[in-house]
Amino acid sequence: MFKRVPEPFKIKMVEPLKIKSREERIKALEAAGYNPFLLDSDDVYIDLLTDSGTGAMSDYQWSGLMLGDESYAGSKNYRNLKETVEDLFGYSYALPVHQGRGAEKVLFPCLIKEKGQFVLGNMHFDTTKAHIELNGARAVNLVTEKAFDTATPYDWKGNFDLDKLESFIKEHKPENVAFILITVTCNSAGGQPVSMANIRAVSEIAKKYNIRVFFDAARFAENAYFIKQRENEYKDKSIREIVKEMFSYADGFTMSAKKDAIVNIGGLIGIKDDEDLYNDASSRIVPYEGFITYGGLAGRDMECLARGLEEGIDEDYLHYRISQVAYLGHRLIEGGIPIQTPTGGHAVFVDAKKLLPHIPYYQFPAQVLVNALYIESGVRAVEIGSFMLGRDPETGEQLESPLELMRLTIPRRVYTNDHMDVVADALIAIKDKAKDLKGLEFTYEPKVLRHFTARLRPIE
Ligand code: PLI
Repeated sequence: MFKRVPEPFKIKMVEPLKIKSREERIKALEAAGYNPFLLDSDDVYIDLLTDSGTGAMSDYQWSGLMLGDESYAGSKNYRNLKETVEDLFGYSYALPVHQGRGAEKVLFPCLIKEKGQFVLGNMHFDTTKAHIELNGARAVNLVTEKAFDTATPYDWKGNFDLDKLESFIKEHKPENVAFILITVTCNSAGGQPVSMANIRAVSEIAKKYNIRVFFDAARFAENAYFIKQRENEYKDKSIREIVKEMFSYADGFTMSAKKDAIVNIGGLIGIKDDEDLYNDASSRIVPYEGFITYGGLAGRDMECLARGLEEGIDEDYLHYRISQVAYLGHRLIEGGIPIQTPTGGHAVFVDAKKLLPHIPYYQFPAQVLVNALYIESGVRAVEIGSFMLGRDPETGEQLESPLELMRLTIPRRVYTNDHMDVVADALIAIKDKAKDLKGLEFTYEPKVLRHFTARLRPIE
């Protein structure tokens, strides 16, 4: 019997939802070119497209909005944010940015010194990969092979394969590695955590070869929660202590604050103690994002962010949060739907390769499943597979993703467990019709980050 964890909050304000009819959904999807990114939100019942910027702020965060100090430079809210970063992560420098990719745009050119260098990661997120490539570097994924075996549970599917990491550095020479980026949790592998032991080992390898280490820290708190749950020596530590230790192994971080910091917009660059790097990043932030004490955010946004960072590490909240994701996973497994196991921090990833074995990767099985789920129930999910991966930049050939996943991404503090039941019931209903679903082909294919705006049609 799965034990559900009740919400550690009560609801003060609601946003009504409308359910469109099946016929209306079929029409809306056709008009959106079979790409749910192009649907109007009014056409969606339960929106599991992303957990990014879709969370519900608390009354404490909303009240922070009223305390916005909108001074161009040196606002009170910036100082609160900087103090929170010092306190939580132990880092001397904090630069606000408008969102995660703003942090990547500013920081990566400070770290990539020559074209052709490598940025080694467990598994880079798509905008992260794009910013690495825009700077002429190459993004390399070195996540454990265990991540690709969705049916076999493993506690640390976000871990680096340490042998692969060290061999890569030796083979390609340390001076050709711009930096190492640890994504916590590892979004693309299924919101899977990286253990403290792995983080420590990556940092030791990096030190040995004089390479800098950074975190992509969008879901740092969820990762810390998994460390507490699964790594025995941390079971009696607080999330705050775990976060402090995690970040002690790195030189800095980029962060989309739209995830674990539970704000609707915002991001951060954190730098431990490297003043030169801070100066370099500061001089880039001014033309791209805004002055160093606001970086594209209003004072009120920074106040909500500082408060959200604290709320995001609350253990009762994290316990409920991770349990909600696990509950949806449990319902799906019970219903015979193949998913990445165990469930991760922010989403359940359905293995579309297993559910739709008759659809080849170049006809995008996970996108087919996303569309089927929308028509069945009005639930919007997102594809993480070959459709998102794109083509080989040199040959133009469609790349085959090792995983074809449909991500059911759970916004923070937004939906109830009854909503999770709606999602599970819809997918279970699709299972029996899966063999009749048809692959997709492009009618319009943009060159960069195509999955956001591409248009498709079912292959007859
Ligand atoms: O969407 P941004 O620009 O605030 O953040 C970019 C970004 C960077 N790293 C990681 C691990 C992400 O997950 C990420 C954004 N993720 C989105 C939008 C998502 O739906 O997962």
